[in-house]
Amino acid sequence: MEAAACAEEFRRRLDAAADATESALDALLATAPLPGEIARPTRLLEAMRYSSLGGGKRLRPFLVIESARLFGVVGEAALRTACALEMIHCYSLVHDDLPAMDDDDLRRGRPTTHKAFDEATAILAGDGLLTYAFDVVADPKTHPDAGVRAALVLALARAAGLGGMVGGQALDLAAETAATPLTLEETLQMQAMKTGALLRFAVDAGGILGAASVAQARALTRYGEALGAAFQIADDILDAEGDSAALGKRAGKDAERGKATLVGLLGLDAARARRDALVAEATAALRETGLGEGTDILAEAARFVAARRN
Ligand code: GRG
Repeated sequence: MEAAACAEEFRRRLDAAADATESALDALLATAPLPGEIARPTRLLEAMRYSSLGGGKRLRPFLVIESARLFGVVGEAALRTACALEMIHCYSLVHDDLPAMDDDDLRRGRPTTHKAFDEATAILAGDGLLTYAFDVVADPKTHPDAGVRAALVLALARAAGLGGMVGGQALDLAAETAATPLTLEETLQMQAMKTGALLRFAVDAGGILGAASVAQARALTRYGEALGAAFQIADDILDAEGDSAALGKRAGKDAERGKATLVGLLGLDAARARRDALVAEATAALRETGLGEGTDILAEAARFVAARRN
């Protein structure tokens, strides 16, 4: 596809994925299984809705939907998986914003969940989103094949848990108070876990739903890993450039806190060069899927992630 047309089509599909995710999340939260009407945790439900509706780029849902589309999978299976992943992403933001972690007042241009509600409710809202995500994926409504559902649950648990996002967050927090800073290799591993794992899951999920061949699944994983690394470097660059108002944090905050950033380790120019090399790597990996022009939109997504300003 020609470059300008591809960029336009990408925006259209990102917007469509965001709209579809918003409506589906709204419906899922409105119909969350509860034992009855006698004791509804209404404040918790309200906080879960506040934390997950009405904001965000919905990049992860877009990646699930578009990677599933590569294999001709469209509809409920991809959308429900996309919503589950977004619930986990939203939970991580709610917990990351808590005073015990990043202590942020603003997220997606609004007060953070613990500011809008209270800390205990924010913790529970995160917990509620995390557990409901697995409920949604494991539900037969997501896919009729129990093997597919189990593969999704396992991949999502690995991406979100100890060896993924939660473990990466723990390593990042430990680095803030450690006697010696993380090495480049350690920083890359920590970032791959903390932010890369959920992005990688997004495209792995498309392969699972689409019954990708082993070679295609491997290529998608390579794409997801390169995209995740590019996403994180772009975040570090935004922080260093002082362009982070839209991220809801003060410029240079991460570096100042002793957080391991690639800009701190490599310098701005080398970080930018690395980001661009990762976009090329992501694009090359897509070619390896053998799915031809169908992957153009995902290549555009890698460029978007690297160039993002928020
Ligand atoms: C608290 C278990 C736990 C984990 C937190 C991912 C993470 C781990 C914290 C997020 C902190 C943060 C702001 C990291 C920078 C990268 C990032 C994940 C940014 C937010 O993702 P976007 O840009 O956000 O996709 P939107 O709002 O568009 O969904």
